[in-house]
Amino acid sequence: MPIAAPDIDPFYLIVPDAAAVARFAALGVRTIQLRAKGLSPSAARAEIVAAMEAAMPHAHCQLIVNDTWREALSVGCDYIHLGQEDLADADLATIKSAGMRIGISTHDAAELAIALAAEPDYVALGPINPTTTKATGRPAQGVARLAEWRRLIGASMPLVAIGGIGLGEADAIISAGAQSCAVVSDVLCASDPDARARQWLAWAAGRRG
Ligand code: 3NM
Repeated sequence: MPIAAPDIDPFYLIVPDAAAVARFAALGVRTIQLRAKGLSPSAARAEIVAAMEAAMPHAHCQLIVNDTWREALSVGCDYIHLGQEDLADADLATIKSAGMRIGISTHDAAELAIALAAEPDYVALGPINPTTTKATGRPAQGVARLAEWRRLIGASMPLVAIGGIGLGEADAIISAGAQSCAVVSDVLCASDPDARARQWLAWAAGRRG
């Protein structure tokens, strides 16, 4: 019988490489997205394999690979995150028949409709706040928009908030209807990223069911 993969944790950390997956999985981070940019297909495959090997010893850690679904599929990764452009290009039947789970980015109602039609395992809404990590070309949504998304997607679909999120507003984000806060700079640009990740983990521990 397959072991059930962990759910999306309240603290969802996005990192640029396998070394960071190893670092934060060892600290106890349970949901880690590998968002490695600009790699050739073979280099992306190697990075995904290294990230999978780093996450594997940590039973509670779920690795999610951003965008490069072909490479993730080819090396047996079981969870991917797709933006809308990648979704348009993705072979969902192949991805799903391989047993991969999928999270999908959304920024407006039209994108949400496209995402829901793909029957994802979670939906992300961003950017909640202004962010310099990614040029989204979108205005900040604000925390209140999460409540609207929650109404639109129903009670059971996991909702991930992303974009300019700091620990100080994490409670408000969950109260508004999200299940999880996805963060980059609040941890990776902190003066002590490990200490900041530990603070997030302490918060998430209080939020887990
Ligand atoms: N996607 P930070 S915002 C990767 O709105 C990403 O879809 C976004 O980084 C979206 O926590 C974003 O540093 C950047 O703002 C998140």
